[in-house]
Amino acid sequence: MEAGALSALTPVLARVEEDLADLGRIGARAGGGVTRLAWSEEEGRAKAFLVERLARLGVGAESDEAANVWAEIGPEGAPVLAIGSHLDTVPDGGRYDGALGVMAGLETMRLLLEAGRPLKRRVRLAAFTDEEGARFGTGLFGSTAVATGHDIDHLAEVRDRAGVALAEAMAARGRRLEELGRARERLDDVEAYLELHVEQGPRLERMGRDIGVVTAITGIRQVEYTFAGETNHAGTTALADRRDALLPAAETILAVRRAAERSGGRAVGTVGYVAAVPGAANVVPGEAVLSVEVRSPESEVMAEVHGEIARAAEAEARRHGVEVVRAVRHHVAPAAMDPAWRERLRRQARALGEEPVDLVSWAGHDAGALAARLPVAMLFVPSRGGLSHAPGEYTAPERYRAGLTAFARTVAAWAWGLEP
Ligand code: HGY
Ligand code: MN
Ligand code: MN
Repeated sequence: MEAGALSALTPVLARVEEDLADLGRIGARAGGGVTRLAWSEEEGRAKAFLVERLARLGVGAESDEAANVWAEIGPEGAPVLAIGSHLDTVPDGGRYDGALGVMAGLETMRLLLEAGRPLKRRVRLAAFTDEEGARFGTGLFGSTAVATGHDIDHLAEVRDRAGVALAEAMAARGRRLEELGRARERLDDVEAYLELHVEQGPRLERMGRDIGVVTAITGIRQVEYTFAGETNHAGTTALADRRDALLPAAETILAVRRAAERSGGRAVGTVGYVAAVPGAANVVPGEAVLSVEVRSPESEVMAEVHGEIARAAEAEARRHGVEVVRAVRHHVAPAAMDPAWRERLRRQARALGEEPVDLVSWAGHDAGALAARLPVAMLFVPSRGGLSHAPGEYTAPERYRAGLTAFARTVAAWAWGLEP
């Protein structure tokens, strides 16, 4: 009966596709992408959509102090396995990043309820707030709130580029910064966390494989550089008299790429935004701001690369008579995935006749925040062309079928008590 019960658990892709299509209309943009930024009306509507889908199953949902949405099934007081992902997106992002993970959790709950087999343990679905950090630079916001908590004083200073304070944006959705600390109770009875996510890269597709099991999630450290020179007239200021803030900034952008290349594939580095202030064609920029993000699954490599970049920036600033200050905007340590749960996912994948691939995740995920407090594991499904954070992000149902099935059966085996 045990093996039969599991092998009968088969996702209904048509309804997952319908869920994804309906969800994808929330925040839809003309070019096919979606924008659901943190604390926006669109993120709120996406959460309401999830609550409505859960209500169709007769499953109630709650929202915590970080506006994470929670729903659970199974016996009161039993150990809990959390599953989920996020519903926010980057601006004009894709319809699968985060969304597929939450819809996979919803489908898993539906399958467990439809199977009718008594649950020995509880399954708790989470949709975390602001995984992307695209608006306030507060990535993994909701998952960090429940895993380790936030530095409230730091968050009280945070504003988006339009100058809207995070606290204001939260208040508009009925949440208060000072109450965030209580969200940590949500994990008190949770044994582990599993997340299904699109790979957001080309490796699975290039290998012709449908299931990746993540070994580690990269660390991410984002530092904002501000170069301060002297604003002046673009015509009447001789080159020798300039303290052009954009010149050391430009040299630093190239230094980011060089330092990452020198890591030999153990790190990546990105300058995601650059600003020249005041930003007029006939004015020598007196200020330049740029983001420097370094990622590596190895903490010491991430620190080394950032150190190399900082030294280059300081040398170039001196050369141009410009000051430079750095501010850490976001830091997530690398996270190792739990070996036992990785093996459970691999076992269900192999039971399907799939050969799962071990992969490092170069994208950050809510699982990375939760790893500070729980055993966590992730399952990847392929991304078409490796594309993500873009309107063309896509995974065909045939390509996520195996991963979703292995994910659901891993959850079911634990919830039914078929595994210790
Ligand atoms: O930035 C990331 O890696 C994730 O998609 N938030
Ligand atoms: Mn994501
Ligand atoms: Mn993302």
